[in-house]
Amino acid sequence: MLEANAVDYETSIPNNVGLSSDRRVLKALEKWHPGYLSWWNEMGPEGFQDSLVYLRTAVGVEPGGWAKFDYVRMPEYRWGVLLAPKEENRLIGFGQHKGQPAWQEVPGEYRSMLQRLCVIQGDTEPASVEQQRHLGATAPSLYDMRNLFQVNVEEARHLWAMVYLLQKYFGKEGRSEAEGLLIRRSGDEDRPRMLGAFNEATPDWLSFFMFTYFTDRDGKMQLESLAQSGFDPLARTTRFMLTEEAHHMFVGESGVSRVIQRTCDAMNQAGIENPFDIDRIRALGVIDLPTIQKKANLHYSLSLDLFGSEISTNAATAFNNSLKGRYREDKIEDDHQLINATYPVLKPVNGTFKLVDEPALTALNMRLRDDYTRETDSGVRRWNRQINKNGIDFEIRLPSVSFNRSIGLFSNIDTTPEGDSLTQEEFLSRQDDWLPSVDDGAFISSLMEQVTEPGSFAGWISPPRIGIDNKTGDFEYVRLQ
Ligand code: BYC
Ligand code: FE
Ligand code: FE
Repeated sequence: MLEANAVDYETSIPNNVGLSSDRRVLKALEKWHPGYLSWWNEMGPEGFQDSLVYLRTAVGVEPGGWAKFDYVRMPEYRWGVLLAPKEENRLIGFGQHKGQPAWQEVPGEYRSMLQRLCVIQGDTEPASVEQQRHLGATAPSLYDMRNLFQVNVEEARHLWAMVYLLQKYFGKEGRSEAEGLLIRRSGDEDRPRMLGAFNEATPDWLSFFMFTYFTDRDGKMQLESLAQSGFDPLARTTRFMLTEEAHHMFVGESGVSRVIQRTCDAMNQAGIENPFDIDRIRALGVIDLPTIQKKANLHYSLSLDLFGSEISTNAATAFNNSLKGRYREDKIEDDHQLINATYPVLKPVNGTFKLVDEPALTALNMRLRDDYTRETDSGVRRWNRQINKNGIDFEIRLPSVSFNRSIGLFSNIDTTPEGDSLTQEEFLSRQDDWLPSVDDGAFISSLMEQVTEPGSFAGWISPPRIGIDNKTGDFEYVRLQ
């Protein structure tokens, strides 16, 4: 008999959900497993399936001691089903069911909405692995390569997390959706992934760092909202996913910061003061700050689209039905039902933008997006302090929420990053000033060369301040085979 929350390694799928005595679900997962492995081998990190990677594996769900580090071949990674510990007598914290005991089974009337939330969440996880599958070939160091693979195996575990919920709680339809998650492909014309940003390419490592900074953070915000859910298995699943998410965003923030550091160092050594002296800076083999700004513009605007429309009845219904809460719902002081409450929504009105009070329930996507922007902005400010400390006169700025949008109130409007309206022709003629151009992409690609000597780093990025798991600088994070 296992203790509550202990992880069972006896079944082929490590878990703390009692799979060995849940034959029906264990069988469904075991049936899904070979297709999953084919997907991993076909769409996971290309060329490194036999390498030994120094990875952390989740071995428990207690804070502090949940992960164990060791060398693992990725196809042998123990992807498990882990839920945060159950809170006894947990009560629903928001919506029309506020104060009722959290549901342990899916309420029939909310079945399709809950299933859809799990499918969308589940779809993004393998999509990101697909987007990143070629990056190993150009890793700037073994340290970075290991971080990439860590993110990849954990996103794949997040797929498992959603597949478990679908198979356990959503019957035949859930099993069919679990198959669908292995069939869609990022960027595929006929069977694309569900959300826009997950069909974009991640062509180089600067994009990878921007993606893990900006897009994984949408993941965090969405998971935080689902962690409040009245459907307890979803809340517990997403709570544990959030434990892993912190590292993904660290990879992004520290990655961009190391690119910035290297650029500043190279400029200072060469005596170049003007950050816009792009040809001279690029000749040093580093990425100029204006190009870093363009990448940030792109990944921030793509990530904003992931919050859906500012005004959304889907969001209102999900909240009202106690399925998806607000960011840190349990720390907010109000009625948690939003009866009569309003929220200011930025809207295009007669050629300018105005904050207009809307019913708070329908404005929930906007609210979550605002929470996201606040958090995103604080990391950008840390990058700027670093640039400033290096004595360089440049500031990275988040573009206006109206810039380069495909979803919501601004999707039919073209603006500059400052939010000034323009015609579509003007936008098209100037977009290379604001978004990475073909030439920018080609320049960045020209720098992307694999470095595999332990402790060495490509010339466009500085080393990290500390290693993973307190390892020293020359630690062999990946043993290439
Ligand atoms: N692209 O009322 P609306 C992560 C669709 S990332 C394409 O505006 P709603 C991760 C929408 O589906 C987090 N379609 O929006 C990060 C709807 O379609 P239907 C993933 C879009 O429903 C990095 C229609 O437009 N998790 O974990 O309020 C690496 C109207 O919808 C998009 C979640 O998103 C788009 N960008 O909100 C790895 C949580 N936006 O139903 C992983 C679950 C909207 O009319 N999902 N549409 O066919 C949700 O909570 C909501 O579905 C959304 C959209 C927030 C995505
Ligand atoms: Fe994830
Ligand atoms: Fe992530």
